[in-house]
Amino acid sequence: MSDQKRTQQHPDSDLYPEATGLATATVKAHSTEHSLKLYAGWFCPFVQRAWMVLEEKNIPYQYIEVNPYHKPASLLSLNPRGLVPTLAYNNQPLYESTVLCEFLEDAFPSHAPALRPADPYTRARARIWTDFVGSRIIPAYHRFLQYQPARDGPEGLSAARAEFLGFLKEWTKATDPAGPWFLGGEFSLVDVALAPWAVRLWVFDYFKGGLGIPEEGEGGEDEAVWARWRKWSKAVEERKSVKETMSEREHYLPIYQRYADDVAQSEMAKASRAGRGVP
Ligand SMILES: N[C@@H](CCC(=O)N[C@@H](CS)C(=O)NCC(=O)O)C(=O)O
Repeated sequence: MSDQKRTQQHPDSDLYPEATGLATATVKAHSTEHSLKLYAGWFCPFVQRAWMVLEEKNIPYQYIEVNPYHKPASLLSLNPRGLVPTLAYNNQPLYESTVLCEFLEDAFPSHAPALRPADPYTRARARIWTDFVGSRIIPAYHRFLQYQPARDGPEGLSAARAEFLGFLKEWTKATDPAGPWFLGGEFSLVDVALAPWAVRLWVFDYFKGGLGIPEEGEGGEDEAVWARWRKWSKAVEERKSVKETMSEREHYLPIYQRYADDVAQSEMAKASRAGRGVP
């Protein structure tokens, strides 16, 4: 590799540099030095999971904005994968968003609310559906978003959409029927696992000709499951920790445009292109 090539910028590194919208105040409130550090990217749905848990539980922390496509040494020294979210807990590194969420539950037991049910069976079941988000829903989200009708054939777009909606339905069918949350009245880590993608479903209307979830009353035999989905996703959109970790849509747009055109070079985009799962 030539020196010139080596110093070339990552093609996805041209990001808006900081959080905007309601997330601005959240970042500002956590800008001072603290022994618990969240290395984050304002735009990242995986970050949003850990960030929501910190906010939900009112855990003191320091928010550190990093560009994971222009990885600073501070990030790489903590996480050899160079991905956000990465946590430093008294200088000890941790990463992987679902692991971070569980860790925050374990490390701050006196911080309410508890985001895991006490009953072992229900807790294990919540983990099954958290895993389902990572192993099925997110990969299908990317296959649909990165699908190129002109390159891969127009009919495949409907198949990618149907696959994605099929997984959303399967997850929704496993929820408590009364809701609004996955487990019923209590918000939990399984809601956290999916919430960031639920509030990023607009990308399909914007870039892919429509998400395809039927309007109220038009769901046919799936009416009940989509009604339940709407109830959950409305509750998610209104959740304080979700709103206060979101930035302005205009700054997500160029990032998602690169996924929609299938030119993004993030580990997630490459994994999806290669038929692999979440990196
Ligand atoms: N499995 C990881 C995925 C994290 C991830 O992919 N983060 C993205 C930002 S949304 C990242 O850091 N990308 C940097 C890269 O692709 O090089 C998790 O759950 O934390």
